[in-house]
Amino acid sequence: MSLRDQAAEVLLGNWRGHNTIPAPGLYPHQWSWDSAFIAVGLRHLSSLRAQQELESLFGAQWADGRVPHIVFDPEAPRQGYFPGPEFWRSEEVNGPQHPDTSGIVQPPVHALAAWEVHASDPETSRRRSFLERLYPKLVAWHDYLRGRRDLGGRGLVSIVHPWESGMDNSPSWDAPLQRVEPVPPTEFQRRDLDHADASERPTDADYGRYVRLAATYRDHGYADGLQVHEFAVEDPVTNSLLAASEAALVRIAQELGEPAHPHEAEVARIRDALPLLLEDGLFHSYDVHGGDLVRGGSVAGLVPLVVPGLPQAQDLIATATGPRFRAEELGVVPSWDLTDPLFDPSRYWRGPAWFNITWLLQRGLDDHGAPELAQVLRTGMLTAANRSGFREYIDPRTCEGKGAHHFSWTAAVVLDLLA
Ligand code: 9WN
Repeated sequence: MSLRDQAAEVLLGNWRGHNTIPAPGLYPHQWSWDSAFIAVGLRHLSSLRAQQELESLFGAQWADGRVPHIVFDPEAPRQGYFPGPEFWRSEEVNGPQHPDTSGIVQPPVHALAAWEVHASDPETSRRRSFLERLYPKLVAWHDYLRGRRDLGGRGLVSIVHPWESGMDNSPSWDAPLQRVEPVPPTEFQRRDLDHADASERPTDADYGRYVRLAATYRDHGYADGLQVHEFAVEDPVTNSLLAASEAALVRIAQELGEPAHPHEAEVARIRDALPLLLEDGLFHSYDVHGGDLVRGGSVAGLVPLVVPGLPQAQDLIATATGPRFRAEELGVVPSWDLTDPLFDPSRYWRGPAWFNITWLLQRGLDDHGAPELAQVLRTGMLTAANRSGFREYIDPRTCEGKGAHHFSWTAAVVLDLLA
């Protein structure tokens, strides 16, 4: 079977009627940023399903504009994932008619995906008023981030939980998490280890801290403020994807005959604020409580390449191809600095390469005058998928597959690259 057919089989197998699960077993519900990457791949199989993927996610948007990081599938086994609906208790905020969701968010890559989905089949999109219906929801989502999450007062969005970064156990969170008292492992039951090797997942201590932060947020009715959030970090991925998504809103607004100027202004504003996170050719996170950058070598620091017109792009390209990430040589980009003793090729976001991030980077490289390197990454991802299948992540040095099998966004990225 061709690689394309195999990728299609993964995505169609993970389809659940109006959304796609990230992977069978480990992730049996709908995840926010997964759905955006999935929609980008799914549009090559069915533009209708790709639209539904985003529509179902935004169907669970909260009244305050937040897009929850998980939308729970009532048909999936109750005990399939921890923390489940009975932990988050979203119905206490949203009422019983609203779908059960988590209360935290993930990076805002959705407007970018919505534009790509529309552009692949404008006729179906217009007939279904896809953008007309989604546009106000995307605006409300971005307004939530800007309005409620500028916890540092510096014009940048803070994440309030490592899960919000999408890069759950990145070493970037080690220092800010030190303030958080872990819930003892005897007080909750992890489900991820039923499906994945413990050596590739976050540790129990990490999990205990994740549970503490989420429980505190819940117990404050999901109100945002520095007094609630012990963990408040300005993250380069969230902020640069917000800028890239605002750039997509420019196009969406133009398509709809709405004023595009506010979105153009937003792109420029975020681009001007981002250097607060820059040091030595890489963007870093900023720990709001500590009042300092969290210096380290996360691939998150290269993701601002997705921001149109980023003045620091050439510095980032030099860092990406240098000894810390060796992108040109490896063809994929490790999630953590290869020269740092913390680099771990197997453990989740502490070293493995991920397809969604490498896909974002190849787009950014094309936009910033580095098409050859972009092509190296495209070839690298396809070679890796040919070798290891549609795994959740890979060892960046050997391309050995790790984590979940039949992973949807890996298949989606491959479909997009082959289109
Ligand atoms: C917690 C679904 C998600 C991805 C994240 C990835 C992982 C969840 C987990 O899986 O996080 O949200 O249980 O580990 O880190 O990026 O969205 O694929």
